[in-house]
Amino acid sequence: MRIRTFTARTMSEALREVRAELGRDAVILGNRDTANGVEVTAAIDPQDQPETFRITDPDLGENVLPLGNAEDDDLPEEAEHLLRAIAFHGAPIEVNERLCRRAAEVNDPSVMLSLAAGIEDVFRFAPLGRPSDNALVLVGPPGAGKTIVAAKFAVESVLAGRPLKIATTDVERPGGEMRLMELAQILDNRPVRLSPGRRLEWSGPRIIDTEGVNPFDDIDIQKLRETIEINDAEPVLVLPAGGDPYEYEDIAHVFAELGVTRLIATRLDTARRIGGIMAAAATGLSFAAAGASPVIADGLHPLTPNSLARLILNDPDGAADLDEYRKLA
Ligand SMILES: Nc1nc2c(ncn2[C@@H]2O[C@H](COP(=O)(O)OP(=O)(O)O)[C@@H](O)[C@H]2O)c(=O)[nH]1
Ligand SMILES: [Mg+2]
Repeated sequence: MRIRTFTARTMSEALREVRAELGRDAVILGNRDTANGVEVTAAIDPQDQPETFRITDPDLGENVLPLGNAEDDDLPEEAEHLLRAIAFHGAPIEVNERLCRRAAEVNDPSVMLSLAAGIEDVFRFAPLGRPSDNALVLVGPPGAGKTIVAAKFAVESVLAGRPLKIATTDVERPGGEMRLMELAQILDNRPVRLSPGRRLEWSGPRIIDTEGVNPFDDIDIQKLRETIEINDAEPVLVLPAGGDPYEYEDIAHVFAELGVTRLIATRLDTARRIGGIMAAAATGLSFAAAGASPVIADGLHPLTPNSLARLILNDPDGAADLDEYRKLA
């Protein structure tokens, strides 16, 4: 498998170059806009010499990494499977390249394990764990799944024997706190309605659900900053799978400035592509947990390098096996 990056003024010029250099069988792994046009990364399996795996690095130029050897016909095929699966999710090229590079170095006969090693290299993992005395504030765009995550975590906290105090600052929008109020009836745990920027007076485990904000609106972000600071809380970003990778990279940077270091990925049951959340996490945020159902009782799932590898390797050409996710963690 050879990977090459082509730069050109327009996408069609870049694709013509890909065809001319690598032929019609080239697989497009990804593309991105550059200051002068567009950059396309493409791969081809050279029929005559499939034993090496070429990968480009913006700093190092082209490198050749060993992947298997000429006697073992299976490995290049597996490499192709890996590359196609990674490319399918549409994460930024740099992320895909880093995943491939480490996976190729590890070169385990199991593609899943090679990819899990790549994932360990690129992503961080910091599970939510049991509720502690630290306050968590769930932040993110509207509709990200914050309220469902708060409810799921609240249910888990009861099961773990350390019930959380729940508060919500989503008090102005009609229906914003509805799911939490439903939960109150089930758990006998009435959420506190908290105006944005106010302190939740509670010293035990607590979680604050917030109103959805526009990440690019300074006033929204400032209000959120006040809620986080006055509550001495850890802000945790909630993002649904399926979003645009470059948009999510920008969003991750905005929230990192608010002190976010952890990310909860939601809607893994309804998205086939997770390049958006991969892009957000690759900016340096740690995966804390995953949501894969709108049903509160289904709870949150831990995310590990292995479960993320399985999600990425889900059949890139067909529909994702949605039930599979539940078996992963
Ligand atoms: N399928 C699915 N739906 C989800 C998941 N998490 C949240 N939702 C749904 O997404 C919508 C928005 O969720 P909500 O928690 O209200 O988002 P918020 O605006 O960030 O608080 C609701 O209809 C939820 O039921 C998930 O993991 N899977
Ligand atoms: Mg909400």
